[in-house]
Amino acid sequence: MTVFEGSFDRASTAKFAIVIGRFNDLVTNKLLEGCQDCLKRHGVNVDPHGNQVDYAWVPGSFEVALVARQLALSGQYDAIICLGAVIRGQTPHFDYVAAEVSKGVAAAGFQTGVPVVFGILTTDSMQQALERAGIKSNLGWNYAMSALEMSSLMAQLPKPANILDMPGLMPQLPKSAEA
Ligand code: INI
Repeated sequence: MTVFEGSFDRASTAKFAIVIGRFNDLVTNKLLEGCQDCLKRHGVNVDPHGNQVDYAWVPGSFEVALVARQLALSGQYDAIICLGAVIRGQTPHFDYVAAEVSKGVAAAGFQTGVPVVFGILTTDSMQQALERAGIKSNLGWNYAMSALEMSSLMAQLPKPANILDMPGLMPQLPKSAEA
C-alpha cells in the first residue's frame, strides 16, 4: 500500500494565489510578508509580475472565501492561501465574520478539490493578532508551509474516478438554458 505525504521540493513549479483582507491591514500585511518569505525561501518566485503567485485583495475576511473559490475554480492554482485578521470588538460582529469566513474557506476547498489554506487570525485583541503576525512569530510562514505541503500532497493523490464526483467543477448553466 502507499503512504501519501506532501514534500516541499516541487515549489519552483507550483502556482499559488494569495487572497488578503484589507481590514486590519496592519496585521494582514505582516502575515503576507511572512507568507512570501516562506515561499521565497522554498524557491517560489513571489513577484506579482512573475508566473508563480497571484494576489487578490478583498475588503475584509468576509469576502475572502468567495474570491478564493472563484480562483480555485479557474483550475490555475495548486493551492490558495487566505489571509485575514478578525479581531473581537464590543459587538457580536466578530462572531458573524469569523463563522462565515471559516465555513466559506472550508467550503471553497471541498467544492473545488484545490487546497485552500485557512490563514485567518481570530483573536480577542490587536495585541494578540500582532504577536501572531511578527512580534513573537509570524503565522504567515506556517500558512505558506501548509500550502506547499498540501499542493504537493494533492498532486500525489489518485484523481477522482469520475468528474461528476467533483460537483464544484461542473459548469453552471445559465437559468435561460434550463428546460
Ligand atoms: N473584517 C475583517 O477582516 N476583520 C474584522 O475584524 C472585521 N470586523 O471586526 O468588522 C471585518 N469586517 C469587515 C467584513 O469582513 C466585510 O468586509 C464587511 O462586512 C463588508 O462585507
